[in-house]
Amino acid sequence: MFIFKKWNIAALNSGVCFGPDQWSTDESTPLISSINPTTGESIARIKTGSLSDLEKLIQTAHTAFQLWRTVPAPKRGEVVRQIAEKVRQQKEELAQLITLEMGKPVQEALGEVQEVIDMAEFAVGQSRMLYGKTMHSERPAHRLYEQWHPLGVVGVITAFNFPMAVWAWNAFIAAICGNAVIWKPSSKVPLCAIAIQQICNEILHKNACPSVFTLFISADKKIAEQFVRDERISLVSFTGSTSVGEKVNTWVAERLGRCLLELGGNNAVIVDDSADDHLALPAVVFGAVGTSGQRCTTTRRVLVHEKKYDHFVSKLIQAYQSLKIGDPRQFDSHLGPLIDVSAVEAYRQAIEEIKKEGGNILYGGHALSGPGYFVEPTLARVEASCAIVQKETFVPILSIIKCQDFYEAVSIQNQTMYGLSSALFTQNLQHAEYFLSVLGSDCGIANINVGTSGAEIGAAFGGEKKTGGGREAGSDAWKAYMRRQTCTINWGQALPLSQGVKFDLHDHHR
Ligand code: UN1
Repeated sequence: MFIFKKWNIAALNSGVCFGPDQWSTDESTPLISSINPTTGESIARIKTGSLSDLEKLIQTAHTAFQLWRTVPAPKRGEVVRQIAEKVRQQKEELAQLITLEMGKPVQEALGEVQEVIDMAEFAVGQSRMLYGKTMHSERPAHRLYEQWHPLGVVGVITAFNFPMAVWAWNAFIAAICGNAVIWKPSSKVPLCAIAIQQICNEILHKNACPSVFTLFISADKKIAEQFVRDERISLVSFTGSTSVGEKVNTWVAERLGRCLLELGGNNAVIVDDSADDHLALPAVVFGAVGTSGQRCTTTRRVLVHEKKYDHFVSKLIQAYQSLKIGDPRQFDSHLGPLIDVSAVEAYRQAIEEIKKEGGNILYGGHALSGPGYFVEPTLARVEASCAIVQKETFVPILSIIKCQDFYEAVSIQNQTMYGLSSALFTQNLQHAEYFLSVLGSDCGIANINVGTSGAEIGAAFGGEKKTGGGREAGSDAWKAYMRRQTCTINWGQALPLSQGVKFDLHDHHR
């Protein structure tokens, strides 16, 4: 209840925000409930956005962009810096809200809020480093260079599992680049989005900024499609399933827009015969059960060298026995609930399929009786060829696969339609380098003696194949939010053409 008072959510139940103190008053749209997955109870009701809200929002964001693009980038960074400061002050409350509404253990929720802060601070620095290159022209007295301009309005569609951080990856970078951002969060976590929007509103207001950050909550698929198809949304950044991502990609491509996709993963850890268990074991367990298996970076497969297999699997079982499933608000809980009842159903079905395909459940395998959406973290011994191993089920089931040698493990690790994250535990330098070479992992993230999840924001985040190819967060990911302009300036007295082409007009035409 403290949190509701803190954020004034009870009084402010609109899910559409056009900017500071401008929440939609449209009464025509349905209400959605925010459900606490730990208890299954509704904790708030939120008014969703209508088509006319969306139209007004796009116009508002577009107007905001017209002004915001003229604000110097370091000044835009200063606004993001103030947002970071506010988020830092309210880190604990925001983490509690994530835990309440999304169900991840509070330790992880604190990590997520830290990721928002890190991302903001990164963006502040980046606001002074939107570098373009200068080239040497082949023509005398000519200057050739590239510069970067903002795109316009960026649509950021985020999933329930990181209800604040993934928005931050996109929104802060988009904003320092000079874009206006419309956020469409998962309708399963509306309160988290409203809380963040409140902070943005306060800082935008204080700095007399236009509506750079706006919010649109809706559970209506048709309205979401309109949003994605709208030509005024220059870039659609979408995080979610591969099947929805494929549609987003098609709709955006039809209008020659840009999109940035962070889709599914089927991440593996390879445990080589030389692996150090003290490193491999906690990394595999955290990777598999962290966020109850609901990260796109979750470890879904562990590929164990046959020489190590029996020993490592028995250690894994022991570690799973010591895990505490429980109220995510308690600091010692390792696993909170799944997001909703359909996730529990997906878990049940996956367990059935594993059994049908001849796999063995070595630990877990049951959904817990209510209240809340809790399931046992599960270890399943399966063959690499099983169909269920290829499927990304967003639950804490770890498939254990025995491999004859390191090279077979690498080949199995790449045999999936996804390409997000991968990890190898080894003390063998040749294996480590092979894994990172062109013959090794085909994923966007490839780690040695580090697990598949928990990436830092400083590097680019994203993956290949059906993961969608997008890159967000650090490194040069900012380039996706800008358009490149090549400029040639002739400061001489003549007009030489490139490639030595001659085109002389007769004198009397001059
Ligand atoms: C996601 O699951 O969508 O690397 C993002 C990680 C986190 C981000 C995960 N920093 O696990």
